[in-house]
Amino acid sequence: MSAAEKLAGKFIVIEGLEGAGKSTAISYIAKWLALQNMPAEQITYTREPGGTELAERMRDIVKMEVQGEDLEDKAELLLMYAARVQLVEHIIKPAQNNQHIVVGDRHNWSSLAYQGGGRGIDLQLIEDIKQVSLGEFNADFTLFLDIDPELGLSRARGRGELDRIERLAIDFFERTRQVFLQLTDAEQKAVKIDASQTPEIVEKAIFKQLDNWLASL
Ligand code: Z5A
Repeated sequence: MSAAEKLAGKFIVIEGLEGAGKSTAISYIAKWLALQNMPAEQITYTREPGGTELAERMRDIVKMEVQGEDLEDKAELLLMYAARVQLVEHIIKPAQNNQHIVVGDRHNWSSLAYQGGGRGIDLQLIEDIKQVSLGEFNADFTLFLDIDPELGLSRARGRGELDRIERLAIDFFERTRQVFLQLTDAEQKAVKIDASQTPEIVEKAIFKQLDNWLASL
């Protein structure tokens, strides 16, 4: 079986704190997929929250600030899952059924890390919501780009103004990072990449991990 045939229908996810370099990593994955002779028209890219018309509107709500009305933590969590259900049902599953490989900028772990670790919502409650909304749907491979929150936020700041979540205190992101680390440790189909290194080293590390994963398929 060719590499492209093995990759067809798979769902790869990049996770990490802001400024970890997820968008940059996705360009490396695109390069790696081209090396595997994966046709560009057989690759679907997604981002969360978002990716469908309704999910993008939910993303806008999550990012906006309304004077005099805070977005409740549980409302934020439910919006993340509402957007995810739209994306999975309308984009990801149909793409997989059409033999596409799907490359996701964030997925379920972001809710466990940000709303669980960061906001402090019970992780079991989040797992229950995940089960109700997505059942056994999961990523086939997760690359967690690990970065010190101070460094990640300083990179994000370099791009312009910070949004509602990015303005939170550093210990919020420390707690978020800890959940990402625990999830990566506990999951066989996930790897951690040191995202504080130079882009060239990060690219090499991503290629190596993808090669190993492909060899395991
Ligand atoms: N969120 C949530 O709370 N719960 C959920 O379930 C989900 C999401 C799904 C989405 O924001 C927000 O929603 C996010 C989590 C929350 N919260 N915040 N805050 P977003 O999509 O707008 O942003 P993001 O996902 O955090 O991505 P980002 O900020 O765009 O970061 P990035 O994609 O990881 O980084 P980048 O754009 O590739 O790189 C950032 C800069 O660093 C850029 O200038 C690069 O050129 C530079 N860079 C990249 N790599 C390197 C290296 N290796 N060295 C030096 N500089 C580098």
